[in-house]
Amino acid sequence: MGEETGWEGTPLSLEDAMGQAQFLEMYGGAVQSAMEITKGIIERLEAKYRREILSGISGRIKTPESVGRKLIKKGCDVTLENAVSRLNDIAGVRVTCYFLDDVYELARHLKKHSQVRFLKEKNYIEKPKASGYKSLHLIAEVPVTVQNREMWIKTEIQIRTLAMDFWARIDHRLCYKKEVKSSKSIQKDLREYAEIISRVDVQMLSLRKRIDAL
Ligand code: 0O2
Repeated sequence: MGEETGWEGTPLSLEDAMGQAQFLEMYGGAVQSAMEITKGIIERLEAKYRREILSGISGRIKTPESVGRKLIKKGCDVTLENAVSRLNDIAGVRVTCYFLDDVYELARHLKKHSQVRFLKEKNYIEKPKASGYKSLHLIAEVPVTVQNREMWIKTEIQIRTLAMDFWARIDHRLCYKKEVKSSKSIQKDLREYAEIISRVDVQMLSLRKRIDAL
């Protein structure tokens, strides 16, 4: 999408530009496409292993407010062009799996899928964020048909375990993006809880393996 203009050639606000039909078709299509590809892989894995893998999947287009905030944080002007070129997660999908090994297996299949152009991985499971946040992020392009033309749209697919999701959701509610900075002791406790949860995650996986072997 080039420079968007509205009535009498005046530049559109980010909110108006993101509300345009073509933008919604592109990014809404990308969310749908990434979700369908992911669900297809999971269905095949669930049939192969004869157990449930997916706990939940959701998708969203980032709101103009959130896009604006992120661009400002990155030191960029708040324009549609910057949003499209600088942000990886205008289209975002979040996948929650029951177990840690499923997170990596799903990521492996996504990366080599014919309908996915894999760009980059951010492994916050191996290297958690300073907050304690853990998740595996894949940045990839997925195909979308817009006005009879195929386009590849950048999408962020966040994959994590149910336990990681539990931590992230509570952190999101209590601390993440809050204007008031939490104290050092609260930050330390949150990191510690992330570690406790992570240990339980590993133990649950080993429990499942013991049960699988019965
Ligand atoms: P929201 O509301 O979830 O959309 P980059 O441009 O790639 O260098 P970017 O995009 O900031 O940097 O990517 P990063 O840091 O890899 O991942 C950002 C996303 O991860 C966030 O999106 C959150 O969804 C999630 N995330 C990262 N850190 C935390 C954390 O400490 N706690 C929680 N709960 N989630 C986290 P947004 O756009 O910030 O938010």
